[in-house]
Amino acid sequence: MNLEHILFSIEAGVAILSLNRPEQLNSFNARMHGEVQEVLKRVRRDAEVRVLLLTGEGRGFCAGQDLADRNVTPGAAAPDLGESIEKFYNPLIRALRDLPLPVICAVNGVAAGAGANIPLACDLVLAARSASFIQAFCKIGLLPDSGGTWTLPRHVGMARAKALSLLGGRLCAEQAEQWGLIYRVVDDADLREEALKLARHLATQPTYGLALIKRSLNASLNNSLDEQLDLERDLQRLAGHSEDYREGVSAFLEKRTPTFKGR
Ligand code: T3D
Repeated sequence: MNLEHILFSIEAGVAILSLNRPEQLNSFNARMHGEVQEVLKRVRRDAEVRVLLLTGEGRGFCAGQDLADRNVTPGAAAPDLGESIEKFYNPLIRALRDLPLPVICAVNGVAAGAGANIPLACDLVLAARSASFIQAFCKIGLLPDSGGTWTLPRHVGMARAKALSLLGGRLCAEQAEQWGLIYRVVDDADLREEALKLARHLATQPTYGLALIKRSLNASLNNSLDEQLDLERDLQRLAGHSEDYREGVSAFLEKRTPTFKGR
């Protein structure tokens, strides 16, 4: 597929997907959704890819849906936003969350609407100090989507989730870090390098084991302790059959650095 609205590269196990409609603050149109979906399918298929880094070009990370793509002139039929969510946003969130490898999101600037919730479907979120998160939906008569009504109360508690969603205020990156919405704030100039450093490290680690960690922690948000203990048992059984487990234990016993293959 010819990529018009995103940049994509793979180097040493690190796939980098950068949203690239900077004049529109990387807001999503159908074409960009299609490209992102294609690339995520490729990342999932390619055993060489061991970590995904998601970011944006220009001064914004993503302003959610491209509102210029919506015909709201008087008399025009109402767009079926449910269809848009079903076709585009829900598959994107599921794809990121279910990807069996770590997904890093480097939020390089303002993240609004769906753009504020996409990072919350990723595993490690770094944000530039100047970045901000805006649940902009309430300002145009919509509700948070892209999993926002699920992730927000779990990350920051119901009181803050409601304030963010009902008021649509701008949450600065430092506050987002303090509230536990994201992992870490870094200086703007260091964002890309810090995210790459993290990605390069993760690309050398036991990818299959990391995927099981991701799966178990994601599941824990809905499970009882009993269910989670059972899941840990089942996933640890799978982990114990991996080549990387063998390598990790051997390297420890032989007092050398392990070489993980990701399987
Ligand atoms: O429709 C469906 O499929 C349902 C699903 C919906 C998911 C959603 O994401 S709904 C929410 C959509 N997003 C928004 O409501 C956010 C709209 N944008 C903003 O509120 C502001 O742009 C920001 C707070 C993000 C940034 O403000 P600021 O002052 O830094 O920048 P700006 O001047 O507003 O924007 C810069 C340019 O980007 C500007 O274009 P121009 O005037 O320079 O030609 C602006 O129109 C454009 N832009 C920003 N956001 C969008 C956008 N263009 C289209 N769609 C956008 N969402």
